[in-house]
Amino acid sequence: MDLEGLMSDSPVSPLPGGGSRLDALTSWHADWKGLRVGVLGLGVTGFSVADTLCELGADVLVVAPGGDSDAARLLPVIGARLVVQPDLDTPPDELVAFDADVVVVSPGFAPHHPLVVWATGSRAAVWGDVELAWRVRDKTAKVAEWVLVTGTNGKTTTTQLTAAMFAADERTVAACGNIGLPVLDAVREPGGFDVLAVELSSHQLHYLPIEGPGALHPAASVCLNVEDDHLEWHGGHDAYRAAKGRVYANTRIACVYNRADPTTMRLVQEADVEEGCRAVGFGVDAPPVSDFGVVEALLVDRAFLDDRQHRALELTTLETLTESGLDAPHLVADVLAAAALARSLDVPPDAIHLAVAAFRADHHRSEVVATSGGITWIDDSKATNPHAARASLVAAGSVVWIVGGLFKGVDVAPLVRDDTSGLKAAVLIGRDREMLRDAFRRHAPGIPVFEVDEPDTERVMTRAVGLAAGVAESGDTVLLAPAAASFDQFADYGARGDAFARAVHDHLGGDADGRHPIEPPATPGP
Ligand code: UMA
Repeated sequence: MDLEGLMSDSPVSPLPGGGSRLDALTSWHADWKGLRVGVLGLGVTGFSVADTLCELGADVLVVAPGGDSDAARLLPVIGARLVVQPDLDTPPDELVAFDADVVVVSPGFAPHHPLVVWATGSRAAVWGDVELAWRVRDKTAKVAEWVLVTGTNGKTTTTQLTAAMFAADERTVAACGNIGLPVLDAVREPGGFDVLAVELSSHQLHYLPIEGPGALHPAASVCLNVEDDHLEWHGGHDAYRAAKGRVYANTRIACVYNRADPTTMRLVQEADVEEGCRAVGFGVDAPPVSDFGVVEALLVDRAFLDDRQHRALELTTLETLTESGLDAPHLVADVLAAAALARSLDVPPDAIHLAVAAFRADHHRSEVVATSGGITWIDDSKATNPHAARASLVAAGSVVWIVGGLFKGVDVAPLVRDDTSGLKAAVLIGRDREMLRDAFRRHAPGIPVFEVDEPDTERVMTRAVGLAAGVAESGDTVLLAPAAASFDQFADYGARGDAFARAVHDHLGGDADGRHPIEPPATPGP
């Protein structure tokens, strides 16, 4: 299969003159001593990279915009140097003089960041942390199989479900990557794991090579869906899509794709995979041969069994999913995708059923935080792009919508134009309000729109909840589904959701005459 298009976008600079040394660095037990490595960023990724490389005997120089953190204080202890330059618009002199063999880039750094542009033009090879983790994955005697999960939405839930299915089969498993635990931390865990369920963001995929010694060869991989997101970071739709496609490169057993999203199928067709690898679809309808799907309220596998022409394996039931809060169609799809990954490595159906039955979705994913006076308050702070927000909006009925933040170059207008028929009012928060205001003016001029223009980020949600409470009536839902990233006003989507829940409870609890006591959620959020 042809990967020409993706390869021409390759962000990875050709190996420098000393390439053969880097080519040989495909094992924890290789000779890493004295290798000069620049590390861009000192979040959880940068620290895991520096810590790993120091342990391997490399010479490590970390570059970060600040030095007041526990990680920064630990660097001299582990033997790495730190260069702090608040404005990273130009490479610090120390980094230039360091003459790195390799520069490892934290996923937050966009390809057009001046330091990444500089590194790509230097003699250094440019790696991401996931490539480094793959190269050193044999640290422990037990070397894990890797299964990869990406997609615009549903990555974290699917990664958690996949890990739960392997765990239910009594395999040791770590859910890692974009989910929060750096892959290098999982790889270095003493004892090792049978399986790593690796969530990969488009950022991490962008920095992954698809061939050569640093390329991953996962057992199975899935791209759940592709909708516009992170366009500023990637520089456009095509680059974002190409990054997502990298998840399938060199897959050995199964490339799992979404029957309802033709882009994911095309990405599989375009990928260069290992001989014998199968394309396995999933969807919430009846599955054709070689796919996963739903038949008469049963989730079934028609891929990993003999006689799949005539039979299907029952995995679990829709009723079980309802009890676990996983019955919304996009969550049923996530369960099927996770099951396909697990079945590709022979997890038996009863383990899949047990995992689903015990599963509970995370906070901030369509989580009902209170019901009061017939009004339901839902925190879907995890809806960080329009595609994710659309699912909540459509499910919510008559809704007062709290929306806004950083749109990352994605156009929110189609969402306002097409999916706001149940909308009663909107409360705009965040930095990119002008784009939202304009979208409502053009596509939903009859909807009352309120704005929170509040410089004190502590008070943003208090004001938003107050405004929403002013218009919501019995039977309505007040929905926080921002369709945007949170970093303009909050540390992350979790902090944004927590602030919302606090503001809701303060608002309802503060009602002096007790007319609006907080009732426990009627049903768990999906
Ligand atoms: N930095 C800069 N300039 C930049 C970018 C970063 O100076 O342009 C510095 C900042 O000081 C920052 C540090 O680099 O603190 C680290 O950068 P980072 O943003 O890569 O953060 P990490 O702490 O290493 O976390 C990253 C992922 N973050 C991003 O991709 C933005 C985490 O995903 C991931 O859990 C972690 O690695 C472990 O793999 C978070 C995320 O928001 C959850 N991901 C995005 C998403 O899901 O939409 C892609």
